[in-house]
Amino acid sequence: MSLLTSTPQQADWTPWPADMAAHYKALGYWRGEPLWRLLADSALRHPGQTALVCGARRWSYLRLDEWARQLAGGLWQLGIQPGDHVVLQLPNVAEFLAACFALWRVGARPVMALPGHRHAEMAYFCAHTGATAAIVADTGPHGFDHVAMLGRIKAQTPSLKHVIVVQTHGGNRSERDDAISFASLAEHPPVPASHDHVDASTLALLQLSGGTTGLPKLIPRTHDDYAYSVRASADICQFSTDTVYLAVLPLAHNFPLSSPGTLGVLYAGGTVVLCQHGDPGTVFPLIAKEGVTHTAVVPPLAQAWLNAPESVRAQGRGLQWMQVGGARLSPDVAQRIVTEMGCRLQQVFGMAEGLVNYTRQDDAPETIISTQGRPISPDDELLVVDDHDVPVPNGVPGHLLARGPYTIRGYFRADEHNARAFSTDGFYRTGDVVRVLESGHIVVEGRAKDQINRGGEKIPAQEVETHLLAHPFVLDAALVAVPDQHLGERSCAVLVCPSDRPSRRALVSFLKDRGLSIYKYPDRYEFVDQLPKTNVGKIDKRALRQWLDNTPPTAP
Ligand code: OOB
Repeated sequence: MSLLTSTPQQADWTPWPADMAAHYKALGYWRGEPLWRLLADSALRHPGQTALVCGARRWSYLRLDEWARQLAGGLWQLGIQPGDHVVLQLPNVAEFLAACFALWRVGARPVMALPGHRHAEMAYFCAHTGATAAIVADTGPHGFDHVAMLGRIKAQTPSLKHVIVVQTHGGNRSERDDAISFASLAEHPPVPASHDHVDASTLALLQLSGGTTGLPKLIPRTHDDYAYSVRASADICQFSTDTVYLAVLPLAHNFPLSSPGTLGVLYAGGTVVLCQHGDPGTVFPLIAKEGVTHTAVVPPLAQAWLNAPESVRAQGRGLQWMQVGGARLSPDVAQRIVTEMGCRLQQVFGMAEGLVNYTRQDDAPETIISTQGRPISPDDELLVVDDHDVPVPNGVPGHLLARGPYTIRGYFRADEHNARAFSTDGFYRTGDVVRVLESGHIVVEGRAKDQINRGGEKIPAQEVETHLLAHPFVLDAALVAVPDQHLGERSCAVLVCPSDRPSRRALVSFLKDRGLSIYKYPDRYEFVDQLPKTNVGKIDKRALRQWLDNTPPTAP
């Protein structure tokens, strides 16, 4: 069996310049080890240790690695080739991690779709990557039929040959729908334990960008760069064989996957405990039962846990560290976590494109409460610039640009967008407005990108506006963020509909028919005669935000 990967194509993604790649290798950041080694090496070191807990199911390191190798054998039999893209859309179940390691074993690349993605995004991911397979759950939490959705996408997407189904609800859909059962893939001889033919400088996975433009951008991450960010993160966070990590955020997201996330735990030989619901009544008993020591949450989840009754929270006493990131954490909530949760706080400011910052365990309490940490790597290069790309002094807010050993140099198959999203010397324009302190810690001040950060879920304004503009009554549309006590921000669609105003219900049903993900539906709708414009003719979103701040919501 040949497991050689295909060579990277210049047109698909932008590799690091040769001198930088050589530098990162010389410093030991890039070790030439594919991601499946994170698990395989731990299986050699701690074979009997519990690696993964999913409900009543548990895997030792040895068993998990063996399962991944059997699945890799099944994927190989199916014809999945090195360099193939496989769209992965699963909730927080063990099969998610097993599928990742199996795909990495054959040199294929998971495309990290979120469970909330619907036809519009999923069809695009499959077509844009030329995916040969998709791995989905039988039904979603509200009975959503992922298999039927993928069936429709398969009919329109010539490259998509296989729909592989994980039975999360014990049904038997796969046989009925000409889909392949995930479980059956493991009925194959495992790929050899010792082969090492996957080239670590090639792509390992495609993450999804929160984005600002019409369609989500795909983020190409190599084995080398991703493995470095995982190992370095696990070291910073002092993960060890004693770490028991509760994965409650969607596993596909960069934060719970790699910062240090589930991969960091498996690298360190700890235990991953999977959880599909963040409500305190589910989480706290699980923390107590499994002896959870670490978890990662977004600010609204931290708030929901803080607001749980003391009798429920008391079960979480064993929790030692709570990582909070994905959206701005107010210093008040940060302080409450420290005083009321009885655990230590770590702020995490990261992005799927690469750069991740952590407050450190020995930082002063004030730094942990009021900053978003400092970069992982001594070779992370940060620039903070004004509107004309001129660097500003420390302490002055400006646009954050980043470059380094695990920050991408371009999106996947997106040349035109890359010209705007990256500087000519390869810095990624994060779209975040930050201040850097003398200590090197970053304070996130705001955002220049046209995006709504709904409690950590990123909503690209233009994508939603494009869908709204397709409605026959909508002449002009703007999606803007409005402050929200619980989520930090919610979205409001401001619409110009001169002939007739569609009802909220009609608009929701319209967006549903277009296959937009539910989390991107506007929370609020307002109607105006015309949208304010800047003097260069762009929609003046700042003026709209001010207007909305002073306008009570229209009843639906
Ligand atoms: C994480 O990744 P993404 O790709 O979903 O979102 C990145 C964006 C950042 O550019 C920033 O706008 C925002 O999310 N963000 C924060 C933040 N962490 C992320 N804004 C304020 N404070 C924070 N602590 O969200 C992500 C990836 C890896 C680790 C952690 C978060």
